[in-house]
Amino acid sequence: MAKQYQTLGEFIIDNQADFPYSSGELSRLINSIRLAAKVVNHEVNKAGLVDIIGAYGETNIQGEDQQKLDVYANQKFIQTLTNREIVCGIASEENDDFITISGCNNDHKNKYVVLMDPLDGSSNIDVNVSVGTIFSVYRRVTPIGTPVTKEDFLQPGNKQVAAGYIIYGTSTMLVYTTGHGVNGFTLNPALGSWYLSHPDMKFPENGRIYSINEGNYVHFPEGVKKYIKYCQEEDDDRPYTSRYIGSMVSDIHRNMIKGGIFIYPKSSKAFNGKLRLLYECNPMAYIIEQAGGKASDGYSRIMDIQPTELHQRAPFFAGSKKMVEKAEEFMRKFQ
Ligand code: P6P
Repeated sequence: MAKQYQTLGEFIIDNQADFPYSSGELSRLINSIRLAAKVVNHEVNKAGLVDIIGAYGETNIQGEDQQKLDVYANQKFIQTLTNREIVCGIASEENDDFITISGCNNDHKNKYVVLMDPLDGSSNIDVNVSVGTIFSVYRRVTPIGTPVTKEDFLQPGNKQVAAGYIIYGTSTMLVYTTGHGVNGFTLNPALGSWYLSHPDMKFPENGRIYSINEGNYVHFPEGVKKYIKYCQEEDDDRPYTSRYIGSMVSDIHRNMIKGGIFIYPKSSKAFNGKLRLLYECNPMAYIIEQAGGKASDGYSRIMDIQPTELHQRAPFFAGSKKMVEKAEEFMRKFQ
């Protein structure tokens, strides 16, 4: 049972019994993420003061300019996860291919793989708007003791054993699930401790906020256009409010607290949408479903998609259950 304001360390110990088959490795994995998050938070919060802002001069596999903080965050999470003898492989938005971690005895004995977007919303970094880290954890499916293969990473989201995000905002929060509900911890930077500020988070079943980049309206499928007009017309509880930060973690975090829907659909500019299935859509979907919300590609459950590529994209409709169901109704009706 979550006790408000207990520390993350106490919470992990109190809930270790939830993982009868884990010899504490999953807890140690969450602990390593909380350490890296503190280090990255320190850098993100002072980014304006030191020369770490601005493009790193290279582009990642997405063809996006790599911001220095992206690279820094990526290095910190990889370093922390590697040093803790828990993880046998890591896939990251910032790395073209996955990373094999053989362990200190080079015996590949670790059993978890982590997929992550080390600093999502990077286009907001230079303008001091919230950004986030997203992570997703699976048990490996290939034999322990052998190097990981792509198969260990190309698992459907419904096989995740943990997922979470860190939001570097007006306060820094770690929100995660291990399949037993969603809990949010707020960092006290003065003490370097995380406190359980949002126990047992629940996604409101309905809401009045819709989050979508309406600048792409002309490129959207007909069903999305019709749903946007539905949100805007005068009727019972409408028009809704439009809120779009351009940083998915922030948009979804706000919607989880207030109620709402976030949509990044496919369009004539992005045939599979923009968001990456493995380390953006699936971890956020796991958290959203564990909190009672819904996450789909506009037609079916996002976590049931069988991935074929590490960096593949997917259309994403996520948030308050009744709002996602209404949007799916428009997608089916106006194919
Ligand atoms: P657009 C940030 O780069 C990101 O991946 C998500 O965090 C965000 O929701 C989306 O892209 C914003 O994309 O095309 O609306 O600027």
